[in-house]
Amino acid sequence: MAEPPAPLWSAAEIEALAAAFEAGTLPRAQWTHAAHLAVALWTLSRLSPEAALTHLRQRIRAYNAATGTANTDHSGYHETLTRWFLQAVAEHRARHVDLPLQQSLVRLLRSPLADPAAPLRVYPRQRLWSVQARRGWVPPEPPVFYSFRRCPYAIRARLALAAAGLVPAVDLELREVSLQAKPPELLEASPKGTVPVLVNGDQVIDESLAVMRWALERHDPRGWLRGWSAAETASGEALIAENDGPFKHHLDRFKYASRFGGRDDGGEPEGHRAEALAILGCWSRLLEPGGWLLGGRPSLADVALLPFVRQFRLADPGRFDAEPGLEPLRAWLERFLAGPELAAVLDPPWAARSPWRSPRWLYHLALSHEWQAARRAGSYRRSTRGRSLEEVGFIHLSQAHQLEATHGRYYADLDPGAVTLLVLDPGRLAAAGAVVRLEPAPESGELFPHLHGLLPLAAVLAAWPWRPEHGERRS
Ligand SMILES: N[C@@H](CCC(=O)N[C@@H](CS)C(=O)NCC(=O)O)C(=O)O
Repeated sequence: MAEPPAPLWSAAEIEALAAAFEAGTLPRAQWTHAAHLAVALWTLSRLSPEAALTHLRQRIRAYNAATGTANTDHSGYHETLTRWFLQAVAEHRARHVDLPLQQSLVRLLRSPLADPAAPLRVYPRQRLWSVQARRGWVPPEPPVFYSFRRCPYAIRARLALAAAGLVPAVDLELREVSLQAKPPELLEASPKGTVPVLVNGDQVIDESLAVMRWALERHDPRGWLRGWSAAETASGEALIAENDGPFKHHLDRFKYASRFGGRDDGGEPEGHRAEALAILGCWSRLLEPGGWLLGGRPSLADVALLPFVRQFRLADPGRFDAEPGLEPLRAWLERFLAGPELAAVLDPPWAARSPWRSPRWLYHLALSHEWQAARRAGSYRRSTRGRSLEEVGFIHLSQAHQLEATHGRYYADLDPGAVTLLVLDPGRLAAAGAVVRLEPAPESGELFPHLHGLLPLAAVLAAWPWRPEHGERRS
């Protein structure tokens, strides 16, 4: 709907408009987008932005109620729109702090904010018009979720996010992480450097259980979190604590015995296996035939334990499957393994096959056999496919967003396994004295990073087999 041309209200008219709005007597037809902006500016001339938000949240709801618009999940007050416009109007006001209210409003009504659809320049439509955005603040960018396909903590977080109906690439940006080369964005958000991590605007959630709760508090259609008595909830929490504490402790020392210095000859790892089995036995005894840990339906505890029990089994499936006394637990695990929920979070789009490429890193595509030879020789002297550093004078690099096209131009005919993606840390390149310059490609003029000199091997954070960014191996 087209808005009427910007009205040139006098200072007194602005006061009158705001007063009528506050009193709930402003006729609905006059509550235009321009009137919203006028009221926002007027309110910000009296209150701090925080106080203005609190005040307007309450006044807009009251005005809607007084003029026959219900405040529901689908109509009336919209928290995200209100907050977004208020923030933008506050920024406008700060830029024109020397102007009287009336003139500041004239400029505001001639700015891009006069378009009621202005938020759609930064928000995907579906996101802005979601129930969540109407109910509470939803930032323009979707939350970023750092995950690792095989990590049991990340698996349980993904199970809850998926159960809450969130869709990767729509409701959140999934960034698959290599634990050997964690992206700087992850470490800045959460210096402890574990996955999973969910970054939602200013909010950083870096514990898997907290991610699960965040997801299920938004939407819990299977009742994993809700509908349990206090005693049941407490039992569930005790099970999760037992899993995350002693069970995980013994599982790691059995599964990754060499990493923990244990012996593989029936010594210490076996002791840890026995301890873990004792816990599994207790869980198994809780299960009625066809039942779940807290009773007749799955709860947060079932989902939180599932990836760890699965991991225990995977460490030695034959022995797990033959273990006496675990029949109910095996049946419980089998139901998850045969069901769609777990399968859905172990594959794209929930579990990418290749790590996310941080825009903060630089990249070089190498032929895998040349990279292997260079590692043995201790120096890499290729510029690009079929050309040496000596011939070209520099090593061709790409930025993250250029990689797919570079691959398409020069390496597309090769089997993905024949191509290795070198991930380079610009900080380490600089520390090693390497010179990287952005220079135009001869034909297109597009700027590419060029490394003038040898590649310092210490700056190579990772060497990943090439995989197209979206999708799996084509052959
Ligand atoms: N308590 C954390 C534990 C997460 C955790 O330890 N994740 C492992 C991967 S399964 C990790 O990120 N380890 C860091 C590393 O290996 O560098 C949670 O529940 O999220």
